[in-house]
Amino acid sequence: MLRIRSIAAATAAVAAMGIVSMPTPAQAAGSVHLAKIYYDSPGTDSRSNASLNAEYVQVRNTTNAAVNLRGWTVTDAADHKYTFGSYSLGRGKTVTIRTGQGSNTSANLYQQRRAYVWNNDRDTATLKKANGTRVDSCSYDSTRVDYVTC
Ligand SMILES: [Ca+2]
Repeated sequence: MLRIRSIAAATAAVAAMGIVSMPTPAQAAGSVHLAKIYYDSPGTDSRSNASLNAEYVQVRNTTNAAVNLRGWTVTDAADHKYTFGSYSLGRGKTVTIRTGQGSNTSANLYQQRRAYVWNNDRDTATLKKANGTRVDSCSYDSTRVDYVTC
């Protein structure tokens, strides 16, 4: 479960969500971007598959068309890499890329790992196209909350 340890943190989290949820004219054309990293999965880091899958990164498509993400990558600061297989992210859709093992669906993809990827204190996610062009990055540096809204 989400642990927010102070009123200030809760206020900041709510404010951040409010900012992200309100599109501005500059974002009108939309993009494919990192939306959220849930980097400290609930409970102790037992390395159970359920715990691994409660750690995830989300990618969102706010463009007006589906985008084929085949060959796109998400990496952490230590260069652990997830490469999308054949996958189309629908218009307005968000996909959750979970760390552990599972069967891919349209909403959930799995890195099939047996160890955590996203550090619980600080890390950086980088999203790249198949040709290596950097599309987005998202950094965090806090153990006070368990996720970051990018
Ligand atoms: Ca973690």
